[in-house]
Amino acid sequence: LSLVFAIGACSGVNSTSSTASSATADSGSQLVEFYANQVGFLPQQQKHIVVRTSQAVSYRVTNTASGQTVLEGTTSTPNYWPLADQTVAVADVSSITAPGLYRLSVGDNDYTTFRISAQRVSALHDAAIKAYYYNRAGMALDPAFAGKWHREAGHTDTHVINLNEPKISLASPKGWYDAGDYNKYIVNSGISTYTLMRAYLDFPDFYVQRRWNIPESTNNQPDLLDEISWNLDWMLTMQDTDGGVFHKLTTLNFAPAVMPAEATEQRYVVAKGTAASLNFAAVMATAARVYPQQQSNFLAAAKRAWQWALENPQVAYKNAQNVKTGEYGDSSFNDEFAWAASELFITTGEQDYLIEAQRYLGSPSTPGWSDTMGLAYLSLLSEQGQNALPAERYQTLKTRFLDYADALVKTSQASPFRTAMTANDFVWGSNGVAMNHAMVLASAYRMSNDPAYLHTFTGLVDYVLGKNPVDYSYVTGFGEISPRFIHHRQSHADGIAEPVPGFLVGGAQNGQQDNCQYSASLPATSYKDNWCSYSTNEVTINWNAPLVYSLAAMLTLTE
Ligand SMILES: [Ca+2]
Ligand SMILES: [Ca+2]
Repeated sequence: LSLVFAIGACSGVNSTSSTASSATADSGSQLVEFYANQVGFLPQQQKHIVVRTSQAVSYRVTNTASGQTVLEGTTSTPNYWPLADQTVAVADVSSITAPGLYRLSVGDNDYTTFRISAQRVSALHDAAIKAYYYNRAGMALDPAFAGKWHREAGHTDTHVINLNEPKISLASPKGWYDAGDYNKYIVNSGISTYTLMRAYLDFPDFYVQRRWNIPESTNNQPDLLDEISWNLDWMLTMQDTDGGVFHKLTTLNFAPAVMPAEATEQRYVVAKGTAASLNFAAVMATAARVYPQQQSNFLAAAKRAWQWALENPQVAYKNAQNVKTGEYGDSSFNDEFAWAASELFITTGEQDYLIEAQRYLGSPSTPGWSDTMGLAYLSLLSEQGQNALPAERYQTLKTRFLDYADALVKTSQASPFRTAMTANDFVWGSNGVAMNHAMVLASAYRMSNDPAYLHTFTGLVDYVLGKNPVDYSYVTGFGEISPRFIHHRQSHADGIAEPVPGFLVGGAQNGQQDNCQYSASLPATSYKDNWCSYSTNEVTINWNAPLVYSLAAMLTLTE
């Protein structure tokens, strides 16, 4: 945060239109800018503040409560980051571990503030998972749980028509809205649901007692499992009688920017596909381990979807001409076969599934909705995977996975912003890429205890929380400057100034696939906090899921 921003922050965020660069021009003095995590650091994590400066500068950190100086130091030598056209250095304040509000000063005039606060990180986690409650389809949001964002139910989906066989209708209720729109897409729901189940499986102690005021908070099941169930129940309805799974549940066109209850166009399920069926099989096989009481139901659904995919191994989904909503198209299925087979193997222990998993398993990569190879690795290398796999096989996969994580560490260490993001990562949903990198690194740390993975991982969380060249905390409601005008129909239509909190926006990338006017065009700076910017300012369930995972990992692994 620059000085201008820091002062503005005291009276709200209305000052975001003024920029530090104009202040530099006005003052004529050497004014530096700062980019830092705006929410809070955990006491024991690595803490880097990025300083925009052309030469190394000395800095001083004071505790704002006591006024005492707690650290004096000099930044690293500045480096140029072409993805942002900025030259920046790093102030390492990791040695400060006491909770509190601190001021980092350069010279007499320039400063930023930062917090060390586990409570703030904890609150952010709870908001990031509660965002799923706000995106529930088919449920009214009660003021007791939703506060001022309460709303009527929309999209009960009790009469959904099969687009290919219009005489057939089905009930397909519940589930989460995918994003800023109101449709429900299996492949993106699947990776989101899996990622949240991964968080539960990896951090059970963290979740067993944790509650965040949803309608199910008074039952005796962990709230995370309650939230995930809302979507699993919907996904189950998307399986056809032959075992195949419909690709999505959608209107023909995107709904106008109205509240859910007012978006009443007819909804359809569309064609069955290989990606959707395998994604579904993987999710249901995982759910069989997460929900022991429903194991037989979930496992049976998984096996039927797997069988359908074996018989229909090349059915790529394409939007029909009259369907204009998100396609989520994918014609490469080795990763889905590897993932589904891996989950079925871990759940059943049957060697046939292991043979199939090995047949399709490729190199590890950072997970995404169309590339699920990394999810197969996360499961095979988890505790349950390790128990199921031959020891030698486990070691081979672990070595490969850590090699991949090593490349992320190297990228981060060479990055002026200490961020494991390359030019290739600044695609639509770059913040989702950052959080999926973070999930890979958190898993690498759990397998190895090598702190380099932990530092790279928390550095990515810092990145989305403000240690970035656009100076935004990219999560609604958290940080001095956070998105206000997200591409999210509820938030746009509800007449409430603040957007629904806890959502991670897509973030910077310079495809500029919408008709917004951007003031910057570089990969890491092309971002606009405006409803029109669906290419940088939309929210989705698959970007929030690895944010939830990463925050749970931080709160578990860093303390
Ligand atoms: Ca509960
Ligand atoms: Ca794929």
